[in-house]
Amino acid sequence: MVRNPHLEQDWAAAAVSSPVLLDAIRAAVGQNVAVENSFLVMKWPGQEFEVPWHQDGIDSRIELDPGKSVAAWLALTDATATTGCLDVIVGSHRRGYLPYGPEAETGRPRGRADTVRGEPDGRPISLPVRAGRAVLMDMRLLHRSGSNTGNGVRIGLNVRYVAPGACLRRDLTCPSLFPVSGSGWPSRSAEGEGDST
Ligand SMILES: O=C(O)CCC(=O)C(=O)O
Repeated sequence: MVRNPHLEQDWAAAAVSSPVLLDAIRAAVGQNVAVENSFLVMKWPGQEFEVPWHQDGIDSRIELDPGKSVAAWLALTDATATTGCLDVIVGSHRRGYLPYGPEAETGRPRGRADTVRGEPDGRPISLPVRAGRAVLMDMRLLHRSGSNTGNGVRIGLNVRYVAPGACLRRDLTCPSLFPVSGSGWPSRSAEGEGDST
C-alpha cells in the first residue's frame, strides 16, 4: 500500500488528472476539484491481504461531505473476484456514515487504518473492473476487497476527490489538497493550502 503516490510520482499525478476521469468527477461535484488523498493498493498473488469494510469519506482524521466529494477506484490491472476486486453493498450509502474504529479492534491484521464496526447489513456484490477503467463511488458506499488468489498482481489506485468545502474535519497531518480542476484553489506551492470550510 502506497499512500498519496500522486504527490510523489508523475505517473500517479497524471492518472488522477486524466481528462476522461475528471469529466466524470466534475459531473459529480462541480468544476473545482482537488485530490484529498490517494492509495495505491498492490495485491500479490497468494498473499493474504484483505481490505475490510469501510467508507472512504470518514476515518479518524477526516470526514468528507458526500455531496461535495466522490471516490474513484482505478484498475491498473484487471481486477476480478479471483484477484481481489472491490466488493460493495449496493445502496449502503443511504444509511449514512457508520461508526468506525481502528482496524486492530476488528482483529484483522492488515489493510486500512479504520474500518466500520461489525459486519455490515446487506448482501455484497463483486465489482470486477478491467485494467484502464474506473468506478466512482459515493463516499458512504460500504466496500471491501479480498485477497488475490489469482496468478498475477492486482493493482488499484483509490482516489478521494473533493470540491471546496468538502472537508468537514482535518487533522494536522493531512497533506495539502492537490488541485486538478478549476480556478477556485490556491496554487500548489502556496503555504497552508487546503480547504476552508
Ligand atoms: O484496492 C483495494 O482493494 C481497496 C482500496 C480501498 O478501498 C481504499 O483504499 O479505500
